[in-house]
Amino acid sequence: MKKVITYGTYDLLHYGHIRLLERAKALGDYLIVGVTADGFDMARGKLNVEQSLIERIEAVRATGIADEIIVEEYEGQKIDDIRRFGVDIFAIGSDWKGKFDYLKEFCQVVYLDRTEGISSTELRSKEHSVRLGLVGESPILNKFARESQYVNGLAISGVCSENSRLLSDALKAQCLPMDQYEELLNNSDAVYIISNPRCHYEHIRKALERGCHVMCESPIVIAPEQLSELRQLAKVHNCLLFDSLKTAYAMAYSRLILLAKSGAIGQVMSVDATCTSMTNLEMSDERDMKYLWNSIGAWGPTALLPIFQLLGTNYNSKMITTHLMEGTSDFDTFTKIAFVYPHAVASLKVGQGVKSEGELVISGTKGYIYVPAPWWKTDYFEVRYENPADNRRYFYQLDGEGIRYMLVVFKRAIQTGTTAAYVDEQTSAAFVDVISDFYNKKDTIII
Ligand code: C2G
Repeated sequence: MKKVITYGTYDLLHYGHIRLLERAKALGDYLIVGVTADGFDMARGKLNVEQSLIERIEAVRATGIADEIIVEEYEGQKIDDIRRFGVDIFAIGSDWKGKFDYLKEFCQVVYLDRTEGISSTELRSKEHSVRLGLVGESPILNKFARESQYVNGLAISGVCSENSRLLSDALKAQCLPMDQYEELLNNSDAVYIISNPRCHYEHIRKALERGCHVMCESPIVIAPEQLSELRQLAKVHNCLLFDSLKTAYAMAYSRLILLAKSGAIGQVMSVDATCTSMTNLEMSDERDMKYLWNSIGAWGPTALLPIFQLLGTNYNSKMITTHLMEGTSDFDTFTKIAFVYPHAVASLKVGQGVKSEGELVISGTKGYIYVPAPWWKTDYFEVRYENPADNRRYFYQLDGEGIRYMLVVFKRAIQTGTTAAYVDEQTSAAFVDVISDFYNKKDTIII
């Protein structure tokens, strides 16, 4: 009996896939189809797969062409499978021509012509395309434009900025001045906002009133009343209002939070997070100064994220200690916040005028989690115990600093109508409370 094997994702199964399976089957007597697992697809950069593994397996099964279906979970598995199943022929579409020649050592390799004019990518983009407008004054807009190219069915509709000097040439070419914001909104289904936090309220309100979904750089606003009003407005207009916080979407970060919550280090006693960056202050041109975020605005939500996600938002007390830039009333070059919870403590240090080790340490009654600098865009962490033999190291892939994954989640939430933000509303509100206290100098000592 001649055994043939082929692999694929088979997202939104179409006749291109079916023709491939039929021709692969015709090469022998028995066809094994390897369907890629979600984690494996993520690792090979396929972020946009819409169907779950089970749905994709079911679709392949329903064709009746496969004699056996297996799951492809790891790099190099093809060699294992070919040996394990005694495969004679490996078949794959011609878009992979040459890529699997290394398998010739184990069996015959056949590249079958790919069917022109159809692909999962096209099907996904055609069905629902989301037009995303970019708003604000930051080079981070360039990163969003770049990262959006990895998200199927998400297209940049334009950019509105008061300071286009910070933008790439491509974005400059399509940049509108702020007084034409409404024109951008008319051409967009959603906006990403990174204007100065003091302008967020107006920018968000206008977008929501026109039915545009919003992803706004955290903190969404700097006054709690404004946040409640905007949340209400989002409900009325059936729009999403997401905190943009890339760390929340990084796989290593979300896995370490789950590990800590599941008791891997016992009861969490202390969360200590530090985020500093000198570049913003050093590199800024005089003219860009007014667009600079202060340290608490730029870093506060990121440093607060693990604290609130692990210990909750009901702390007993907090103390903010801050150092302000000369001649300013709220531009902090360094801020430290200490929280007291009923059974734990937490602290954060943020700064753009002070350098420190940007690490995250979560201390528990049995061990601790150590995330080296820069922890907010990490692909690696360690769980450490008294006995070093028990220590564990964890690695996860991180592409595009997490922005890409966040855009995928945002786009999906728009399409499916669910609010699947990784930063929930309570956490988002707690960020605003802390930052508003900073501006009002509540629980605050200035040094
Ligand atoms: N295919 C085709 N014609 C199309 C689209 C896809 O012949 N219009 C073929 C592909 O060449 C592949 C199979 O259908 O052989 C499955 O395609 P995908 O679901 O896109 O999976 P792919 O990413 O190619 O996965 O490690 C190799 C992968 O497992 C192959």
